[in-house]
Amino acid sequence: MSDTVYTGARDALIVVDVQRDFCPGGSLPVPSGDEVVPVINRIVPYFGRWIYTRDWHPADHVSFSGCPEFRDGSWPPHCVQGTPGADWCPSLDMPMNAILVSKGDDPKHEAYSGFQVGGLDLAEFLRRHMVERVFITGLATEYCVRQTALDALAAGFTVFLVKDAVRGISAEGAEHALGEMEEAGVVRIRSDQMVDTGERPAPSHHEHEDPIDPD
Ligand code: VGL
Ligand code: ZN
Repeated sequence: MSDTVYTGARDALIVVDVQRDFCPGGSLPVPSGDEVVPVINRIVPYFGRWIYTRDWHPADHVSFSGCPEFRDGSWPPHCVQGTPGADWCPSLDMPMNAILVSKGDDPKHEAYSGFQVGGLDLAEFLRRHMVERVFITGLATEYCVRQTALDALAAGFTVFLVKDAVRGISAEGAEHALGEMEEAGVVRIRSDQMVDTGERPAPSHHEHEDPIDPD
């Protein structure tokens, strides 16, 4: 499809798990995972709202295995809290007012999506900030990207998957997940179809409140 998609005030960019362990050289590398970085960096300025999720596991997370099978429930240790592998990928741009969501921090539970985090209702947060459409980017297509897209859809958002800004662990797994997402109603686009209108959300009450009373 080659239609132009105009971004503006009611849109949010979601950047999923662009962390060192998911890039070449990391403990759970996604082939060419680092290639999403320049694409994400190019479209970051098209938005006024940004959510960055990160995998943030304790060292004894339930998904970790000593002899990993590289499937759901059996991963090598990755993105352990406070370790270099959990860091954002080098040169990933991040606006200073981006929202950061850590997930998978409960040792006993897997969490592939930022919409599955206890103590945070991400969908309600986005609605309160007048977000209607989300644009999904990041790693990995068939796990955290897929779950984030399906959860966003279930929460009532219009969901775009920016195809050149995601990478999968396996080619077949990624292709299957893309089909599944499209069938559910996710719209697949490329970053070069995106055009910024320059329209931005009005500052919310909090944002233009004076933090300090000069009197
Ligand atoms: C992910 C496997 C395990 C992901 C996270 O970010 O897609 N995959 N943990
Ligand atoms: Zn994980």
